[in-house]
Order: sequence, then C-alpha cells, then structure tokens
Amino acid sequence: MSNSTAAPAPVSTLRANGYFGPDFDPAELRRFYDEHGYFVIEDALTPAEVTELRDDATAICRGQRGELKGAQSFPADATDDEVLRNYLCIHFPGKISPVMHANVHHEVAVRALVAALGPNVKCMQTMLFIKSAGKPGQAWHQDEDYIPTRDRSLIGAWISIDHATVENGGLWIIPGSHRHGILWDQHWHDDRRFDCSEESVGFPYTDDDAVPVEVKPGSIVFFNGYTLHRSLPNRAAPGTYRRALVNHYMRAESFLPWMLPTAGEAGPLAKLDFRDVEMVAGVDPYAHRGYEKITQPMLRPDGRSGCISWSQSGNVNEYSAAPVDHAAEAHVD
Ligand SMILES: O=C(O)CCC(=O)C(=O)O
Repeated sequence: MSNSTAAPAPVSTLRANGYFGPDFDPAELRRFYDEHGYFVIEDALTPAEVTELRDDATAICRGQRGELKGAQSFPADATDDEVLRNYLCIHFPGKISPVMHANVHHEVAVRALVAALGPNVKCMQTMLFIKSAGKPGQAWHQDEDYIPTRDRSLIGAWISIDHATVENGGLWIIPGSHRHGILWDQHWHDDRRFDCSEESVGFPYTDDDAVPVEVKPGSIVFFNGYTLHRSLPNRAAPGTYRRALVNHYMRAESFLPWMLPTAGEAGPLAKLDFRDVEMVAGVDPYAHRGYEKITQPMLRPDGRSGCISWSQSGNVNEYSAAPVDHAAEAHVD
C-alpha cells in the first residue's frame, strides 16, 4: 500500500465541542480553553501542507532525514507500508526534519498559542506519531507528568496528518479535567491496548466523561498539560496510519525543570531550567541564559519488547499477556 491517504475511516456520531476555524476570535478561544482545557482549529493547515508533512514522515521513517536512535534500517526497495507499519512514534523529529521544524512555527498554531497562553511562548518538544494499524494507544495521562512547567502552562498542539477517528485511535479528552490543577498518581496498567507509558488513576471521572476528538487532516487539537487524555489502539484496516505531529509549548516566563542534570551539578532548585527550547512568539526573558542542544530523535517503544517506564520511577514494567495485533483483532468477524 502506498503512503497516500486511504479513504477516511468512518467518523462516529459523537463530536466534542470546541471546534474553531483559523479566523477564530482570540477572546472566545481563550474562554473555551480556560474552561474546558482543549480546543480544535480546523483547516489550520492547507492540503498541500498536510501532504508535505505526510511525505516527510515517510522520509524520516526511512532514515532519509538523519539518524533515529533505536530504528531499524530498511532496504531501498521496501514499500512505504513495509517501513511505516513498524512505527508507533518518534520523539524530537523536528531535530532532523526541516519540514517538522517549520511546523513548530506554523502561523495559525502560533496565533492560537498566543491567544491561549499570552504573548511569550516557547517550544520544548516535537513528537511524530505514525500509529500504524495494530499499534497501541496511550493510557490516561496528563502531559505535565512528563514535562513539568512551573506555571502549569504546558500545552500540546496535535496536528492531524490523517483523518483521526475513534476506530483508528484518535484522541479522547476529559473536558474540564485540567481545572483541578492536580497531577494524579500513575501506575502500571498491564493493558495491551496501551504502550509503555503509565496510567493516571484516582481522578474523579469515568470513561463516560470522555469525548472523542475526531478531526480531519490539517486540524490542530490543542490541550492543556493538566487535561486528562488518552488514545486507544489503531483498529483500522492493515495498511492505514493515524499520523500526527505533536508539538509542546509553554509560557516563556516560566522555568522548565525537565531532564534535570545529575545531583550535585543541579544548582539551586528554584533556578533549574531546561534550555533546549525555541521561541515561537514574543520575547524570552531568559535569553541571556543562552540555549542548548540536548534532545535527539528517538523511537518510542510500543511495548512489544517490554517496557522501561516513562514515568519518573524508571520501573521495568511487564505485561502479563502476549502482544496483541489490534488491527487483526478488529478485522476478524
Ligand atoms: O497521539 C496519540 O495517540 C497520543 C498523544 C498523546 O497522548 C500526547 O501527545 O500527549
């Protein structure tokens, strides 16, 4: 199967609120975001921009943009599907791909970020989900579990490269869940529907409180770092993908105590600040501290070969059940 978009998967009748166009009213968008902890901008990217991202995702997976830590190599005559079906997610693709990097500064995204956060915004992470058919999702979590801003301003901008649906493992969000301002405990889920990242527990919601955020290619889903969200496996037909480029941003006024130096080198706790960041709007009050190059592209494990925890615990988590092919599972009647 080629890398072109297959016919869109059927869209469920459930639809969340909070869909805006690129000409959104900033005050209205900010009100919705503060109350619900997410919003969507439809048609943020043109079809040509989506095609460029899709083609570049394939080139990255083929190793044509530079080294990908942990990736296997493929013969030059491998089909796109023979390459792409191996991938769940690549962290920091923006470090090797000019196309992914350019989208960190996408004009519509930046306008929305300024409306949601204020004038000074920096980016610290890019992630490229390929999520080929059969690959698992991510259990309930809050992104601040992983990227801890001091002012709770973390926001993800999830750029949809394919039609994202319930069937192919689109996002589910619990609206308003960010407002508690609590990072819930996480535990090992031992659930083959999900990858190695642990699951948030103890929050006062059930799965019935969640809404699927189904989107067309070229939409951007923005969500707060305290918003509980998850995705389920891609159960669409083999040869399909649910690709998305996810960029993470925060207010530039806040330090980011992320990827800490080892004890002893750290300096005063209050001043810890990850500096492999890039400004996308306004001014950086800490520009005088300089910038660093710390992160490198790497593969995110899908759990088939076991898991080292992505939480602070560093646990080695094990599934009690064998790997499941979620695509085959869904297509056997
Ligand atoms: O794209 C997905 O399936 C999950 C994305 C996610 O959980 C995140 O970006 O934090």
